[in-house]
Amino acid sequence: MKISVVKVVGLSVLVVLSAFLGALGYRAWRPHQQVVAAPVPAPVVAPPDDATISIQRERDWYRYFYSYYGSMERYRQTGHVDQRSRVYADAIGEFYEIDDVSELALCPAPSDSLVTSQAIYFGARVAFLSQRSGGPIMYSMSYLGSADWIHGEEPFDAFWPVTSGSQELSAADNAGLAATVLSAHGSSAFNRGDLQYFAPISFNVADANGDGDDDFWLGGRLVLSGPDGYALDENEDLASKEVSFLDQGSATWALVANRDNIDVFDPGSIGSGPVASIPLEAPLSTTRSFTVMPVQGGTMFLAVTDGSVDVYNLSTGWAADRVASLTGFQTGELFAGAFGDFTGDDVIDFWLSESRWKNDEGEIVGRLMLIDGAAIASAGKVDVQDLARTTLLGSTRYSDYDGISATLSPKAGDLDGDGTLDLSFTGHRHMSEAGALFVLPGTALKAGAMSVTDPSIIKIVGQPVSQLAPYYNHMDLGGHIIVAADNDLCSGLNAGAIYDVTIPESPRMADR
Ligand SMILES: [Ca+2]
Ligand SMILES: [Ca+2]
Ligand SMILES: [Ca+2]
Repeated sequence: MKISVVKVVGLSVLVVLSAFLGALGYRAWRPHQQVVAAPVPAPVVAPPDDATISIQRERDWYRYFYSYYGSMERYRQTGHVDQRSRVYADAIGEFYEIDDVSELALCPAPSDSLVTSQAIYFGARVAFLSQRSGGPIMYSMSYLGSADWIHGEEPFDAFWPVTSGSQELSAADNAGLAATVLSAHGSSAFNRGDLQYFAPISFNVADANGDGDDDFWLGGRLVLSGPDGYALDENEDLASKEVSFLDQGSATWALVANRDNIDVFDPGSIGSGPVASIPLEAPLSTTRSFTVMPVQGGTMFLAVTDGSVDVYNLSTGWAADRVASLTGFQTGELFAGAFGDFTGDDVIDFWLSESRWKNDEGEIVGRLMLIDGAAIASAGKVDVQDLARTTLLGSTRYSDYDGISATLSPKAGDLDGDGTLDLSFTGHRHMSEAGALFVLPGTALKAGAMSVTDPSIIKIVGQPVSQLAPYYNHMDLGGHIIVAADNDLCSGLNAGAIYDVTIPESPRMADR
C-alpha cells in the first residue's frame, strides 16, 4: 500500500515536472510511450559557387604539393623519412639522379606565382616533329586536362629545335596555338575519356602537306608546317574530334574516331568530307583517351572498345577485317608505343601500356606488354596476357600509388648502340612525386614476366617533386632522351621544364 502511494506520488511529480518543462519548451515526458521524433526537413544548402569550388581545389592542391615539398626538403636536409618521402628514401640507391646525367634543356618563361594562371606546367604534352633538314623540332605545351582550372585561361606553348642546346623561353616565345584552339573550342577539345586525360598530340605526327616536315593535330585542328613556321589550318570541321594520322608512306590520311565507325579524311581537303567510312565490329570506348592507333606502317589499326583492343587489317578500298581481339584489360589509360622490331623477324612490334593496371593485391603498379607484330595478324580472340611475349610489371617499391609506363617513346631507339632496340618508359609520379625514367636494355629483355625492379633496368629519378615524364611521350634520340618534368621548379612553382638525359651505359649499382 505504502509502495503504491509512493508510486502515485512519484508519477504525479513526474507529470507536473513534465508539464513545467513543457512550458519551458522541453518535450513533454509521457510514461510508457515511445518518443518518435518528427521528421526534420533536410537543411537547404545552396550548392557551392564556382569561386568556393575554386578555393577548395586550390587549397587541396597546395596541401598536396606542400606536404611533398616539405617532406622531401626535410629528408634532404636531415635524413628524416616520413610517409611521403619513404619511397624515395628506400629506393634512391638504385637510381641515377637526373642532375648527374642530364642538362636542363629548357625552362619556360619565369613564373612568380603560386598556383594561378601563371603557373604553367610547361611540357605537360610534347610532340617531336621530324624536319626535312636538321634535327627534330619539339612542340611543347602547358596543361589543359582534368585540372585546367589551374591556368586554363592562359596556356603556353612553344616550338624548340631539339639540337639547339640549353635555353630559356620567354613570354615572346608563346606560339599561341593552344590559346587559339582553347578560345575557339574550349578545353574539352583537348580532353579525352572519363578521366579527361589531356591528349592532343602524343605520337600523332606525320607530314600531311608533303613538304618534308612533320605536322600534327591539336584539339582536332590540323597544325601544318610552312615556310613561315607552323600554323593552324583554318578548317574547323574536325575540331574536338579524336583524329589520328594514318601514315602509309605514299599517302597520309586522317582517321576520325566515331563510336561505331571510323571516317577517313584526306587531310589536304578536310572540307570535302570523308573519303571513306570504316564500320567497326564493336563500338569504340568512350572512356579511354585514345581509341584509334595505327600500327604496322599504316596497314593496320587498333580500335579500343570497352572490353578489348580490336586489330583491323586494311586492304584496298578501305576494307577492314578484324584479325584479332585482345581482351583482359583493366580500365584506365591504354596506349601503344615504342614501335620497333624487338623479336628480330623484321616485323615491327610494339608495347601496350596500361599504366593504371592493378595487381592481385589491388595495388596500382602498371604493366607493359610486348606485342609481336607478326603474331597479331592472326591472333584471333585472345587474352593479351597470353599473346604478350614479355609482360613488364611495375612495383610498389618505386611508388605506392602510380603505375609504370605513363610514357613510351613513339619509336624505340638503340640507346647504347649495341644493335638491339632498348625500351624506355617512365613513372610520372614515381619516387614520391619526383618521377622516374627507366631503360630496359634489349639484351636484358626476357620472355614472360619481368619486373621494373630487375637490376638490369637503368633507373633515373627526377628532381624532387618535379613529376618527370607527364603522360604519353618522351623521345629516344639514340643515346639520349628528351623528357619533360611539368612540375619542375626551374621557373617557379609548378612551372615545368624539359631535360636532355644522357643514358648511362649500365644500371647504378644498387645500394640495397
Ligand atoms: Ca608538313
Ligand atoms: Ca618483330
Ligand atoms: Ca641497345
